[in-house]
Amino acid sequence: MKQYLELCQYVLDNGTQKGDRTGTGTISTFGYQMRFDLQKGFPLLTTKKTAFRLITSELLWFLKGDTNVRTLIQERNPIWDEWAFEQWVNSEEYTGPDMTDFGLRATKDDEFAKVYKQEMDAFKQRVVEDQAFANKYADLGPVYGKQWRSWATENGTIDQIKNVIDSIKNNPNSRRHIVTAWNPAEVDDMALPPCHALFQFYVADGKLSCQLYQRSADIFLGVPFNIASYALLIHLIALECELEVGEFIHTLGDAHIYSNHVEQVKEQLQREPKTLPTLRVNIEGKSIFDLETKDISVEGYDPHPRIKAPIAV
Ligand code: THF
Repeated sequence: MKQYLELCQYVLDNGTQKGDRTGTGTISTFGYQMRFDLQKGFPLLTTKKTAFRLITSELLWFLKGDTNVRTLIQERNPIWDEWAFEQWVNSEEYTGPDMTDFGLRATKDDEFAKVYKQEMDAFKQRVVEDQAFANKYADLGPVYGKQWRSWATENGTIDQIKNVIDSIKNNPNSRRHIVTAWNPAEVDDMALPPCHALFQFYVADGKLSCQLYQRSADIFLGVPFNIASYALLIHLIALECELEVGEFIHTLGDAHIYSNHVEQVKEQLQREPKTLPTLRVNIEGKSIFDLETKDISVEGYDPHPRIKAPIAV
């Protein structure tokens, strides 16, 4: 994963200091592209341990058309917790301790971090136990799953994933194999507008490739997840279409390193990449929409140890 380390070095060398929505501060550049040949191994970062189980569970959640974080909480996947929690603490019904800017404050104030954790744990428990509460506060609105599987129109919905699979199968040479999560009519109703906004498939020599346009890229925490997630998506769609895997091309818009991730990025740059793992999918008798997390794994993954960093909310 030399490509990823080169991105990190490029942004450190060429980035400009830039403020952002979360108030954390970033080093940022605009416009960058990486290419991953999926024939050379599965691109799961080896320079820090990356939780593949969470990536799988998130992608299957998208593919099932789900937008409720309850499902992820039940699978012990915490990566969307903050965005659901934010909807709860900003609501009329919430009467607990003040949670303004909880993400940022939790990184700076240990006392507050404890209170925040208690409130978050209570929220998650209630989401699991109370379906009506979950529907009200843990649904992120018309985010990825909704746009991918049931984009709303005046007369019904569009299943972009089923359509793109059909078009890859029936008209592989098409230049219209596109899925977009960026729905201008619904962006304002989403807990977070899509970061990975639009992707296109391409078939040549019996291989399936995909290019993603990602408008905003959190290089230390998000990008390793995004690369593995789209690599997995290409493998799944290729299985469904009986094609080999080709390349993943990752095009970034605002590519940034948060100011509180810079040390972690530098530590990673000291590390030597290792051999990439291999993907295993047990799809026997199933469609990609029925897969469960346990059906998907990586073999031969031997990364450097995990490096922790706070997520910007
Ligand atoms: N917001 C921000 N600021 N960055 C993002 O990458 C991001 N996403 C999704 C939505 N909003 C975002 C959520 N994706 C982690 C990883 C990916 C996420 C959210 C959080 C994370 O914290 N990973 C840690 C811990 C994993 C674990 O618990 O083991 C890690 O070390 O990898 C980008 O789509």
